[in-house]
Amino acid sequence: MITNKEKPLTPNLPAIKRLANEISKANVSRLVLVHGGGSFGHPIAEQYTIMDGYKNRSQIMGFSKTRQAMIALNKLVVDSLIQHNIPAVTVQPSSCIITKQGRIQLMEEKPLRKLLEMEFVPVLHGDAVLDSDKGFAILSGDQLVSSLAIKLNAERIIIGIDVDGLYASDPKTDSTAQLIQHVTLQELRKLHHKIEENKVTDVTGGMFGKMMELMPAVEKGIQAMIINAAKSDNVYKALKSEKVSGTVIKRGEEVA
Ligand code: IP8
Repeated sequence: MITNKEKPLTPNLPAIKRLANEISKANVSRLVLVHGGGSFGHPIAEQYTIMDGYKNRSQIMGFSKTRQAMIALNKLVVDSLIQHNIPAVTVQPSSCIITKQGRIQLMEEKPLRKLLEMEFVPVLHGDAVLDSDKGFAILSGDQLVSSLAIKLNAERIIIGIDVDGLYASDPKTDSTAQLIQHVTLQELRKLHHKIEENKVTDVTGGMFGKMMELMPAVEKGIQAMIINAAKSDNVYKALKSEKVSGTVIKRGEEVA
């Protein structure tokens, strides 16, 4: 979304600018922003198989390069936010988080809490991080969002992607794909079961993995909403709690 996925190290500057403008216009308090790696982090991480953990010396340069690519993308994002009068401050995940087998094991949260207290807008991102078992790992923005939402007692999570939400099949390859507007944790678990049991691939275009990451936060009662951030004003409307088409994930039990 904020990068051109087809071309390595290519930002989508108009999208970054538009989103900064929407976030600025919405003017919400206690906001934490997280962005992914797009064509900055992912191609380098893949080239050096950073997600598999440390296997050989040649990956060391790859880890450095992945980190540096994320810093470059993050700089473009934060520069744009500042230009739109948002007091954005980078919090680099790899400097305050260690994972264990790819899952957050340790996080120094104090600077982040203090930034929020002082009404800054912390900006984090998916990152290459140190891992206590594997040497290093890739920490996705999605895992980070879920974990931060729980730690910081977030009211809600808004995930902006380049499709409208969770579909029963991949909307990029199936024009009849139907958008799922509401989904409960129980329904997600069933879907998970189906995927695991039948060893079927993720027909939702990778969206299911995103949903799985959000589950722990939703379990805690935090509502998560997935919207199409490629469509103008969707992020603004979601931040203002106005109606936007997308997928809402709710805990669900309280409805019964
Ligand atoms: O795009 C991964 O973050 P994601 C970041 O949220 C890197 O999965 C470094 C590939």
